[in-house]
Amino acid sequence: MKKKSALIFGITGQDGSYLAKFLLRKKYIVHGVKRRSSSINTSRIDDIYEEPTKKNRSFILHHGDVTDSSSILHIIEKTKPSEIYNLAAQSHVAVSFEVPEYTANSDALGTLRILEAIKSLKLQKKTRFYQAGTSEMFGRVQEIPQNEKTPFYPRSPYGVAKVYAHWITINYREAYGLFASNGILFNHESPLRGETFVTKKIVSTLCKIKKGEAKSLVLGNLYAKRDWGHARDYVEAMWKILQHNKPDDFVIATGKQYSVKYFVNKVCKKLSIKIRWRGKGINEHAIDNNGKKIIYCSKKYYRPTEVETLLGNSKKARNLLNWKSKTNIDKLIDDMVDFEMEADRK
Ligand code: NAP
Ligand code: G4F
Repeated sequence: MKKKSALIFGITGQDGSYLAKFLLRKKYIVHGVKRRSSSINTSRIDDIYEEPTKKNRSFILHHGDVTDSSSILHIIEKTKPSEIYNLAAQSHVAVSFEVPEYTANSDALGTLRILEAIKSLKLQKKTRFYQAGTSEMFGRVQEIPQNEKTPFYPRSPYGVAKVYAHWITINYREAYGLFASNGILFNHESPLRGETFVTKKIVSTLCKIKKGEAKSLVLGNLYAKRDWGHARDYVEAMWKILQHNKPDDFVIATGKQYSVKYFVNKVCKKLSIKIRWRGKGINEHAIDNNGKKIIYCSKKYYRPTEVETLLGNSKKARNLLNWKSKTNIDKLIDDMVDFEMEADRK
């Protein structure tokens, strides 16, 4: 039987690497699109890299960019994959306030460019499309918990761009019959999470403090609440969404939420760092056993508009896809902290 093939935009990111490994285990031929960069940025996929000279490769990288229609068109034409996963994005919410136009170009129009390529290459019948949607679209939440029918109220250029991507995916499904589905994924983390997202920043800095390599951790809003899952579980949901008998939209979440402060406390406990909280608002801080201030807040890490609370209801995914999150917050933190401490030993 002919092997299935997948094309992943955003292969070098957290989810791209987990998804590529998941699909390789399922015996797919995996194509990935990476941007050219002046320094090597493939550390998350180095373990599955195959030399271009090798025959019958299962993992093949292509240079491209979702802001560049011609590269998208050529790669899709050349690979004609059974499944396309669009994970490529300027994915940092705070950064999207600094580069709003670029964020719209890559996150909103990037999605349109891929859909348009599938349509113009007449691959509607062959190629299924997954769009990496986000709980950030719910923004200032209109109901708790959020499900597929909850109205969007995005609070950042990133969230707004992703709302466009969500609706253009639905429009191409309805107008041209594409098998195009949206995952609306709540925050998901892992040892491979980007260094500047809050969970990874907390884990890596506290591990450094534990080892005497850093003095303090500086954060923004300690009271934002997130529904945090594990990326490993969430890439399985992406795949299940494309195996469903019809294209549709699904919320993917754990159904549990915790604050940033709770996450800090949990990581400190795991590392046996004893802290006591003092002060209020921007002056809130934590001191260690010696009275030294090791955690404090700075306005620098606050956003012009914040998403205060996110909590997902993924009942639809549970019922139709038989998907549920397998990793609770304790296991997630164990995985992230163990990796950080181990990486250093190696
Ligand atoms: P990530 O680690 O930031 O990875 C983003 C990927 O997109 C990287 O491979 C990046 O390449 C690539 N990329 C960025 N701009 C691009 C462009 N113009 N052309 C081609 N590739 C580009 O993000 P992630 O956490 O894996 O998330 C994957 C997707 O899911 C994103 O679309 C994100 O917005 C969405 N999402 C994430 C979460 C979450 O909690 N992780 C939740 C909901 C939705 P470089 O390595 O070259 O930068
Ligand atoms: O880790 P964060 O930067 O993730 P955020 O903004 O929720 O976005 C992530 O999840 C989305 C899904 O909902 C994705 F679509 C998106 O691509 C990305 O993966 O921040 C989480 C919370 C925020 O409320 C932020 O204000 O933590 C708060 N926070 C407090 N101090 C901080 C910090 N965030 C960061 N990055 N750095 C801080 O020092």
